[in-house]
Amino acid sequence: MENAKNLEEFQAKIDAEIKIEPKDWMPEEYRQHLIRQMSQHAHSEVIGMQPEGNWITRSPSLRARKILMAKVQDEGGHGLYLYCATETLGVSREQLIKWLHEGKAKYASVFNYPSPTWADMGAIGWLVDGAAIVNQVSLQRTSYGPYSRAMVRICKEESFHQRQGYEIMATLMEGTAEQKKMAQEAFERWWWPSLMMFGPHDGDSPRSSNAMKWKIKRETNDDLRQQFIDKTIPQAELIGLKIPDANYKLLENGSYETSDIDWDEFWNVIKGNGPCNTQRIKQHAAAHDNGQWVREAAIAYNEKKEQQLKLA
Ligand code: BYC
Repeated sequence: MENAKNLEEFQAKIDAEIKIEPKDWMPEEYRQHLIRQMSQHAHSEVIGMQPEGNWITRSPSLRARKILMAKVQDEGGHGLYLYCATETLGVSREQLIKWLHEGKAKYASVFNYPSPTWADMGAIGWLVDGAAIVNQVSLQRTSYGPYSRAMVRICKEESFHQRQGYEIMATLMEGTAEQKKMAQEAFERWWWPSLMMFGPHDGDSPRSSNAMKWKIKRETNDDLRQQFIDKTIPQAELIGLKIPDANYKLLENGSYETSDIDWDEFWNVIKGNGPCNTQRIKQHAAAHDNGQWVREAAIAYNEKKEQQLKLA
């Protein structure tokens, strides 16, 4: 029952850094908040396989192909941990996928941009995974136990992803004039969408207040975005990439000031009008339909095993 005493005990646990576990009492609003954020996170991992999956068959070497395949498989694995963690809140995987296909659930806006060249593989790994790590390192301390534990494993894998992306960019930047141009253009395509991954400014983030009170989020959108900017600009400069922002500057405190994000573009992509929104959902729905026989076979196999165990 949702009474004052339950709420008080719940908040006391949060304040004392005690994780909330699936069978513990929790306010319905907390449960719904987590279902929304965690399922969006899971969808982002799985939809995020598409821009890179696009390049597996066209990787420039066998080594590059093996690395990219492993990376894209990891993203699918992250989706699975996160769907399982979300299911502990009493919602089924079928329901979560249905909301995604109906446009009721979001996924990270960054995955609605195209990946036309091999350099985009570098930019995605370095920037998109790099931004994801900053956010997810913070989420390792989130208050919901299954989400927090999923983040620990995901972060280990993401740091490999970030490095493989940076390696691609560094290699291209040591190459021919054409390769350098390709790297610079990919950097320009992914820089702003990566900064958008952290969400709206703190003052325009309606979910942040409860998220911070319940320690679902441990740092604000703007604080995390600034950490990413401060880490990434020196990495770009080290390999000779030009920051696509005429106004950026290093401040005395060691932090960088940058121009503001084009928020109209951000909200427009979220509303479904990005370059690849329609294609991403269409491909996901087709893959889901094509996988129906696998789900049926897995259920049939499981039922058979259970029958055999009963007979034994
Ligand atoms: N894109 O109040 P706010 C990966 C929405 S994948 C789309 O600040 P919140 C990878 C937000 O949902 C890792 N929508 O919300 C995979 C809210 O709308 P609703 C992805 C966004 O939740 C493959 C509204 O705007 N990481 O690494 O407090 C290959 C207002 O926002 C976005 C995660 O998913 C956005 N960028 O904060 C490579 C991290 N930003 O739901 C790499 C987990 C905001 O009220 N999520 N919105 O209708 C979070 O940490 C938080 O949900 C956010 C937003 C920081 C994203």
